[in-house]
Amino acid sequence: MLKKLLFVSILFSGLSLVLVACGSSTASTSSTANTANISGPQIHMGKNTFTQASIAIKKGESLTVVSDTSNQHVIANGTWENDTAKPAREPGAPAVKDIKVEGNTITKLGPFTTAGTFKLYCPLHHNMNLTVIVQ
Ligand SMILES: [Cu+2]
Repeated sequence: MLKKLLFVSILFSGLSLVLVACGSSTASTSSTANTANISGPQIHMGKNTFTQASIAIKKGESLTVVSDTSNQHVIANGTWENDTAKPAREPGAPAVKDIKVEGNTITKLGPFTTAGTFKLYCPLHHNMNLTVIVQ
């Protein structure tokens, strides 16, 4: 009985560790691309592009990224410039550290708490760039 209790408490402490780790991240991912309940600005990903090159959002908002195909993507601070991947994080940009985006999922980035122009890119796909303009 005591052993069982101990096991359960260890299990729960492990679980809460996982939850804390998720909470500190700047992105959250859900497993199905059901866009019905999304509030706020959203951008879509196709096979190897963002479906628009830039999006304007308000200061304090998060950006929802919807993956519309089964392709995997990665989102990070940086840009493709002249066919070269250039990781870079502007001052004030939320840290977007190689966030894996599986196919047909919804990922939230941010919040973007500083006004400015921030570049995000997908290192997996040539010239897959997104400019986020925070106003
Ligand atoms: Cu990509």
